[in-house]
Amino acid sequence: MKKTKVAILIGSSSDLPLAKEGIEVLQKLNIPFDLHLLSAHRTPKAVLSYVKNAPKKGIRVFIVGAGMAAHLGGVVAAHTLHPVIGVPIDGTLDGLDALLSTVQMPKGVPVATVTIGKTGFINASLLAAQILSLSDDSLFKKLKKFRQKMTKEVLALDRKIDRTSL
Ligand code: RP5
Repeated sequence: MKKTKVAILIGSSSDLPLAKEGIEVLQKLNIPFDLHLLSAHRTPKAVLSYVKNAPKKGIRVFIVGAGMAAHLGGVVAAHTLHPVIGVPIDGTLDGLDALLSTVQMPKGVPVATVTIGKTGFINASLLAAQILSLSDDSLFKKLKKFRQKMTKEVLALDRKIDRTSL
């Protein structure tokens, strides 16, 4: 059985439908993950305990989604040297509050912040896969195929545009 490599942490159960978008990507790439609902504000001790024990499970990369005063990414990053990818969630203010809370880390403790919401979870999973692929050739090949497929799909859509009706 493959060891878990990616942790997906979300600040609330209300974040789960969005997180599922990223989970699908990890599943397609056959990357084992560990999903947990942990909050920087509501379960601070449980966050610390999870991050401290994560290396024992094999976790290499953290994907952390949170909305509003989105501190979870920063708190996780404060307790690990593994890469932390923050996904801002659109709860209020169109997600701008979470985007700024996640991306504006003070120097010394980075959180690699991706797009707000569902796209963010998809890109976070791809970025986590790219990080893991640095030491996994078969994963690198899968990612290459994924990119090539995407390129083909876009070019096919371009060919389908009916330019006579413009
Ligand atoms: C954050 O606050 C969560 O990540 C969520 O996006 C937001 C709202 O949480 P709920 O009030 O829906 O539990 O901590």
